[in-house]
Amino acid sequence: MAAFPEIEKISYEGPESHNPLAFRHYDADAVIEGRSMKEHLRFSVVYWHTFRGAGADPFGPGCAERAWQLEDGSVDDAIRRAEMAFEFIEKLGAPYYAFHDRDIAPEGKTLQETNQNLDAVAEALSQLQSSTGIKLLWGTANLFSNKRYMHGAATSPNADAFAFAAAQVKKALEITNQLGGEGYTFWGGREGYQNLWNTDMKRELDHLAQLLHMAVDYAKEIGFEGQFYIEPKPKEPTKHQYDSDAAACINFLRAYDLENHLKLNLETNHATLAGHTMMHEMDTAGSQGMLGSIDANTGDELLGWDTDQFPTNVYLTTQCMLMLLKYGGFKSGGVNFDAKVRRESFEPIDLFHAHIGGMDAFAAGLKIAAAIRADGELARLLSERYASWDSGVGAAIEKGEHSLKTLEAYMLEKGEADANTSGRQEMLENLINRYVY
Ligand code: XUL
Ligand code: CO
Repeated sequence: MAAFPEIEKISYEGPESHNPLAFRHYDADAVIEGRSMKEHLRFSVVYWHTFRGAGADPFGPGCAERAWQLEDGSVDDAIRRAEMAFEFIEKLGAPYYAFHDRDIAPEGKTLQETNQNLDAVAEALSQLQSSTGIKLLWGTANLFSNKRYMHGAATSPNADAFAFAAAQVKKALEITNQLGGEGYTFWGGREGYQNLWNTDMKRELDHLAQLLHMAVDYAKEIGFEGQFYIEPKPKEPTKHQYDSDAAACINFLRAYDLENHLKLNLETNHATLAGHTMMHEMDTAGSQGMLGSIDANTGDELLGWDTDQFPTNVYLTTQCMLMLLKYGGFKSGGVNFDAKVRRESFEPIDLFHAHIGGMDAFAAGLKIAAAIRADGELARLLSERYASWDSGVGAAIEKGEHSLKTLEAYMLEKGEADANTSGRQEMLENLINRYVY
């Protein structure tokens, strides 16, 4: 059964198009900086919001009309849903998708039954991948919905919750590997705390690192060569999530010898919740060689929670693409739309509008970022700002030729530092707008 019989494959019609079911900027094969847009952006559709979400919020149940909102929770239903999911992704023209284990297959009465369900659906997904050419960007395990994880999974005070999580990660890794997944993500669902009076933070962090090491070891054992990611988020559902932001994650990975095995999967709305911009998070990760993938969405500045809206702000996507190009583009990651339509957008076609808008915003951001780079004015002004480091005392400090003593001697002789120059923030903001509109 087709879920979208009335919708044709979405095509590129160019910036002048008024067709809401066409791309105005995303021209998959157009080449920018030597790579096609498709290769730069590596768009991915998420299973959880797009095929499992129905718009529930704390005040009411889901009310979205979805042909795949099937009732009996059987494996057959899950397979029919997968077929409809692939119909959507194929018509959209996104090359990738991403899932949690529990998104794709129903949980059985026992772990064994659950794993069999996963095997059956993975078989169907594998066939759908071959017939459509759609690939798995990353897989993950849902270690937060089941009540056994009420105190966390890897960081639970209950060792059996940890053990169950480990079993789940093992299976999720196997499925991801079987489906040729290019990555595997850890988002720390309930890995955090509500209250420090009942929390042994050090022990919990040690346990989290242990689970990650077990995953790294098992990946080697089964020959999984995809990239592992950790996804920062500062709060929600816990008051304080351990993976709070890019800097905290990098510190955690380094403290536990994991920095060579995981990179970061950065999400825009999580950056906002952490009091950062996405550009900040991408620069923080990129400058440390840890930029892996992005969960592309946006929050609402008037709301303090993770609203996971589709990104439509071209200024934001320009910043993302500038950072991405600066750090050499994606290796294994992609632009993964961890985003959901609003509860009021309950019709299936809204899913197309949402994804088309996100893809176009990123494609426009890519074009603008490439224009900024090609013009070179921003880069020139930036290097001018740091010119004092290119020769003289600056260059010598960078080379490690100075100490506190020699710099004191230098300043005693010189008497005063050279005059500062303006930061030119407003001029640079105007310069960026020259490319944006
Ligand atoms: C939660 C979130 C997750 C991860 C995958 O805020 O972003 O959906 O991306 O577990
Ligand atoms: Co996410």
